[in-house]
Amino acid sequence: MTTTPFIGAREYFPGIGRIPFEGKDSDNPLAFKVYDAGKKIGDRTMAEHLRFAVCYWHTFCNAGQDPFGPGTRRFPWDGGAPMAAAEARLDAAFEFFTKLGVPYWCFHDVDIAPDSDDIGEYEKNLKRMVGLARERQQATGMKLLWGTANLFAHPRYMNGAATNPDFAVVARAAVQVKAALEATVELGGEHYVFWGGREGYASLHNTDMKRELAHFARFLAMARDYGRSIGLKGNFLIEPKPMEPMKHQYDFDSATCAGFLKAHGLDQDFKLNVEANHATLSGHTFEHDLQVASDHGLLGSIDANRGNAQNGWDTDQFPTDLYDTVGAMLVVLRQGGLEGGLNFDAKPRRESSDMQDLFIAHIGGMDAFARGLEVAHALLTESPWEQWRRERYASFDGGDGQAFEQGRLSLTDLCAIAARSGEPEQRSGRQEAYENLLNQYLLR
Ligand code: XUL
Ligand code: CO
Repeated sequence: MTTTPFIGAREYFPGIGRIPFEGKDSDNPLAFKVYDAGKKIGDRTMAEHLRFAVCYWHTFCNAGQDPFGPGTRRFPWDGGAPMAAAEARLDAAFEFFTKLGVPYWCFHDVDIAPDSDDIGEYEKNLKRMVGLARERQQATGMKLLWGTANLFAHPRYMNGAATNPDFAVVARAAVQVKAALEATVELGGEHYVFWGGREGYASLHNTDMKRELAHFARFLAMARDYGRSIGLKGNFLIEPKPMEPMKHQYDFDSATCAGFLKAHGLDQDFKLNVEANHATLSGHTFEHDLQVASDHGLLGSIDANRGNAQNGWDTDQFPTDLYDTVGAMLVVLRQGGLEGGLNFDAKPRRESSDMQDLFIAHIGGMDAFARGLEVAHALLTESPWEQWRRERYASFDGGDGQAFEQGRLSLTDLCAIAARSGEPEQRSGRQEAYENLLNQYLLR
């Protein structure tokens, strides 16, 4: 990573330089208070633990439009002919990445290149933009965390892509997945994501769910085979989400995705990209869905954002809640880190209309996760937290409990043990003690 920000033919964020680390006493909104890329936490730097990525779609394509009105952010890169605007947007993006000081980015095919119903033109546009992105990656040291194809925006995908009841649409979806896989490999992308955009249903009346799920698995296996054949070494990632845009999405939550991958023999190549706001939409906490994925050995990457407790939709807010980030980092640290990273699949509010709000939002998310990392690391290595958890299960560490875990006892053996031991002693779960410990370390 160079220290001089990338500036293309024109500077898109004038007046903003490389975002410095100033520490917690600084009031400068354009400085990090906690995230200090080179600071060691345990055996790795903050940058190595957190592997932050900026997402292209919200940050450079989404001007804040909602169902009730157009965007509010006036992007200086918008407005020209489609290809010229795409090139300007790419320059703005690399300027942003390097000023912010993140190591990774993520994109969908049609975020970076104009879409077209003409397959040749779509492929030509994407190739050109990938070539330009490659040059900018070389100039800046930026890396691609993952690529993906947008299989949900074009009207042809209104009934789904891989799970569409019309085979012609399934085949058309392959055009984009093949091109996006090639783009990802060309850019040295580490992983490839499938968010199941409209893979689900609006009504069961017209839906053969069993058949659609079989098609989904078949399609993912084909994509895996092609990706591996062209050299993609990392993980294929599916992204749990229970609803929106469909009433029911097939990749409902981590547990559903783990069952699906295992049922179809895909769990060797596929892992999960767990998104905070998707977890809360499915009625879980972020930490819960991370833990489920991790327990299955399937936690590959994270889309870092948050929802809103009062709203039942995907608000994609920047993560600022320290309880959430501590909880997430406890799961990540316990599994020894992430092969993927923390991608900010998040957007500033529509009312946050200044260009500098894009920086401020990312700075807040990076600081929140940096603090989550510090606190989780301290809880795991300096506090009694892990010991308390271990002691809670100590009755399985030896004797009959261990024999039970190892499958050496029958139900009648358990009954004999119970008769011998008498009424079990009451043992407190001590939830409040853990909550107080977490607060104590947050305040340190
Ligand atoms: C949508 C979502 C997507 C994926 C990439 O809810 O999370 O942006 O992350 O397709
Ligand atoms: Co996402």
